[in-house]
Amino acid sequence: MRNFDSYVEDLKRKIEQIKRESTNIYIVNAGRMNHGKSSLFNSLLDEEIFKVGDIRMTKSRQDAMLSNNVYLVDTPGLDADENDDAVAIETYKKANMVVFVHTPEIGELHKDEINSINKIASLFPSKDYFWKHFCLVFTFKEKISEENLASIKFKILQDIKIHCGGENFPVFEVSNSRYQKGRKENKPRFVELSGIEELKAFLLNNIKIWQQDMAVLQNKRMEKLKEEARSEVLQKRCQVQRLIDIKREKNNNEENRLNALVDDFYNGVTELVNLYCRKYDEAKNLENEIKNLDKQHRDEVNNFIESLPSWRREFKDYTIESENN
Ligand SMILES: Nc1nc2c(ncn2[C@@H]2O[C@H](COP(=O)(O)OP(=O)(O)OP(=O)(O)O)[C@@H](O)[C@H]2O)c(=O)[nH]1
Ligand SMILES: [Mg+2]
Repeated sequence: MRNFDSYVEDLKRKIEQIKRESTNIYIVNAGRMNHGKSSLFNSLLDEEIFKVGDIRMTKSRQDAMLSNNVYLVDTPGLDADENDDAVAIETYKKANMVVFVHTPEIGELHKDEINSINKIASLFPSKDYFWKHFCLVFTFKEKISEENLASIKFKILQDIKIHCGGENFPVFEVSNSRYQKGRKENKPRFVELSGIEELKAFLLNNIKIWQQDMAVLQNKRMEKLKEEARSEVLQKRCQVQRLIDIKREKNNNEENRLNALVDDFYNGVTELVNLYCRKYDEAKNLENEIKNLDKQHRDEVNNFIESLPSWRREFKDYTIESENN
């Protein structure tokens, strides 16, 4: 039962969290290591908030505010570390927008990326809802020719359609290095070519829509939570019922054992009483028999005395006494 108490506490926390998070918009990135996830969010923030590097840089999720109540959440992505997966899953569960980052220079989508997209989609209330809150961002745009990019993009969109069931989501092509260089060196053409401003405009323009969707998302999340709670309660109920059944069976067995003991005792006592009664009757019969014999003896003695001649009767007491002796 203690476990159940902590489950209820956990449930309360989750409900509070859903309510709390319903006021904020979370734009969460996803993708494999070194595809430029953190760089992309730094570009959007115009500041180097998230750590960037050629080795694994992002080890846990971090938030930064893009505008009022709108947060960019930088993640290590799924499958970065088994222990981080639980954190990543909680992060994706509350995402209003998933920005999936891929570097086409490396090639098509890796099977891990397909798996990640499917895993994240499964955390949303429905597939339809997920694809309306998903966009794909190709980084390192400056490193790949337009032709190559077009053919890889075609293949990637086909793979997502076939293996994840998604289509018609927005796709952006960006260069973080160009954007950051353009901003640093005040070169508007670099900024313009980077594609970052289109992405930023798309995100900011959609905030109102996501806020409206939020109510739907919140309801669905609550429903999902309720469903989980219902099945948990049902499971607990079955466990408790099983315990009650086992106890009841034990009690029945004990009751049967005690009943058998009482029956044995009762039978024993009854038998003893019957035996006593029989013996009592026998004793009574014997006593009567003795009394009768005694009476018969006396009568016979008296008759004998009566039958004696009179001179002998004078000595009767003496005779009887001497006979008795
Ligand atoms: N040339 C070029 N380099 C980029 C671009 N985007 C990111 N980089 C570089 O790619 C490397 C990895 O970038 P990160 O932003 O740290 O990648 P990440 O996906 O966040 O990596 P993890 O946090 O380790 O998962 C860094 O050296 C960035 O400077 C881009 O568009 N063009
Ligand atoms: Mg990172």
